[in-house]
Amino acid sequence: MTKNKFVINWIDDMAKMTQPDKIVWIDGSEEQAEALRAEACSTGEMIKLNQELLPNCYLHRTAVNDVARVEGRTFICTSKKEDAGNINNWMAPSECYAKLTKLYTGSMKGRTMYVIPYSMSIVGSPFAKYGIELTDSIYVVLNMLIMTRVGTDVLEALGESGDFIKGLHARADIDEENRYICHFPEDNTIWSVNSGYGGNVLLGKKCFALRIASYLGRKEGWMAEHMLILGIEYPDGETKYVCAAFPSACGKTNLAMLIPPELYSKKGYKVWCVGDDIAWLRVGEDGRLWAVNPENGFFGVAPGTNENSNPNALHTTMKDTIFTNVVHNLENNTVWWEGLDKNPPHNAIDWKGNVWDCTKYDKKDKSTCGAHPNSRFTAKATNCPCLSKEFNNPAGVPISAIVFGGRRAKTAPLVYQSTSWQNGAFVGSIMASETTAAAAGAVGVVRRDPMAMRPFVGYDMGDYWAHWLKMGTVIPNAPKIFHVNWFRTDDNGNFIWPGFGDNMRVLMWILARCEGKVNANITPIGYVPNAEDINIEGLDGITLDTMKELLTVDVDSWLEDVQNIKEFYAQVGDRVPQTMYDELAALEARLNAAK
Ligand code: GTP
Ligand code: SPV
Ligand code: MN
Repeated sequence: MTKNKFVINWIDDMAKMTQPDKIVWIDGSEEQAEALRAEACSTGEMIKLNQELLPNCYLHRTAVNDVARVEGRTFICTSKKEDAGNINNWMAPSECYAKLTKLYTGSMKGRTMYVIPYSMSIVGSPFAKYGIELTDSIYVVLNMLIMTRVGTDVLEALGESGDFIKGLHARADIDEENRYICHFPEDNTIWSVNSGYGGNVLLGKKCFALRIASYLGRKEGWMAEHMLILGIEYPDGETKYVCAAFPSACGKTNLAMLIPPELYSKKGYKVWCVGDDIAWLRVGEDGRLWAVNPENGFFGVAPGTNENSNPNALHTTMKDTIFTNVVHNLENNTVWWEGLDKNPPHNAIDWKGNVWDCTKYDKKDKSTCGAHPNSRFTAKATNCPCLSKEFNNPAGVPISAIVFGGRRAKTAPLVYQSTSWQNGAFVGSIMASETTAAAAGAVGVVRRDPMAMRPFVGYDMGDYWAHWLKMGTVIPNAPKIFHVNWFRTDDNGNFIWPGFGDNMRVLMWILARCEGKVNANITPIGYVPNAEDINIEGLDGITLDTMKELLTVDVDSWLEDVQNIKEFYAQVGDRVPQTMYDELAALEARLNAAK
């Protein structure tokens, strides 16, 4: 398929090590994909679902020990430990290559190695970066075909160049103890072994488009961020774009596909999705920040997705979708997950492959769930009813606002605005969120997750903050930076804010601020809305007093947070920019003055 010597020599080396029976090049054709689907069904790797109700849809179950990203086994292998930083796990490249070579050697005996040439972003566009993933998993091939732009045109665009990301994935024994997700940013290389799950193995996504790309972005003067991109179209036809960074399973897909409340839709407002997980950002010739979504599909959280919460996502998954670790509904050969509807199937198989008794389901006991809390759908962007017409625009879209956010039961108000780019970068650096099922480990523990990038920065976190600060000096018309929290709870632990589509009410305040059309209160943490400036028309149970409660800045809990931030900064280490310490000291002083 190519004469590129860099590609051929590398594949030769990898094949010598992994020893597959054969090598198959993925050309991006429907015929080849169809043959692979049939093969995966014949071996039980995938289950073909009801083709009338869910055309071209399939179900896959991963190993029970392999259901989420494994941050503890994810490594950044730079030659100097300091360059990976304190927040990342580090291994010396030579040690890591040696260790993984042992695990890879002979791992593809009796199996096929698939060669997937893919592009992140539109082939041939200024944003585009190319990768080749070698894998012995058909599931990975079929997911990559949805998530990225795959095919011979990528090899043509690459030509004779060696400038591509070399990804190697082997399932090996799916052995947890020997699972490694390793990045060699200095070598443009990613090695993943002993997993078959999502972010661990679809190497174009978190491994390339965030970890490697963030490293490249710093070197080349752009940014790779864990952000959704959405457009809000005003009744006059103008569209404004917003990027938002929330940690895993904190609402990016939902916000990216939101349905405007009637209050706005009846006036002609529309919301368009450009991306739901990753944004690559560059300064445009006009001095604004421009964003593309480098992906071509969505790898979305299934539980909680329903006709009310996210009908656009649900409709996107009605065809051409691979479901992972959801319930298999044997009544009609479809799928189900917690929160889809109130009618769990009575004849069903759970995500582990066992008969599932839905009558034993107990909301408080995750082990009774039919679908894994981190079960997912892989769906084509082009099947999304609200996909932006700019999705395939190689120039991207101009960004008016950047929004950070997390899950905070207390502390963070519904929304606030930073006072400058520098202060906004600081707000990103102090982000925190309760952990979710998207990564292995405890759920619901508050941890600092700067810019929602804690697991995804391919270099030192302090250097990453310095890069953010530096970008602020080279974007003449920089977006304004905000922070939101949809997850404040009342004394009974219930979410106060309705969330989902109603989050548009907050976005409208944000855009009004960007245009200087609405005033705000200055508080120690930044600008907070006047309660009456967020439109609550048509919202059941939300009064002006509720809004006041959602917008309060509790000085004592913020001061507690400041202590925690200090510890975190110390943990990040020597490379935290002085500017961030200055911002932190200024925040603390303002909080103390407000006591
Ligand atoms: P990743 O794909 O892991 O990066 O996650 P994500 O950030 O795209 O999160 P997603 O939109 O899939 O939402 C994750 C969970 O948060 C789902 O269970 C949603 O139902 C829930 N969620 C999303 N938005 C809201 C909201 O506005 N309010 C509340 N209460 N829950 C929300
Ligand atoms: C996330 O965890 O942020 C995801 C899913 O988007 S994964 O692809 O597994 O990283
Ligand atoms: Mn994500």
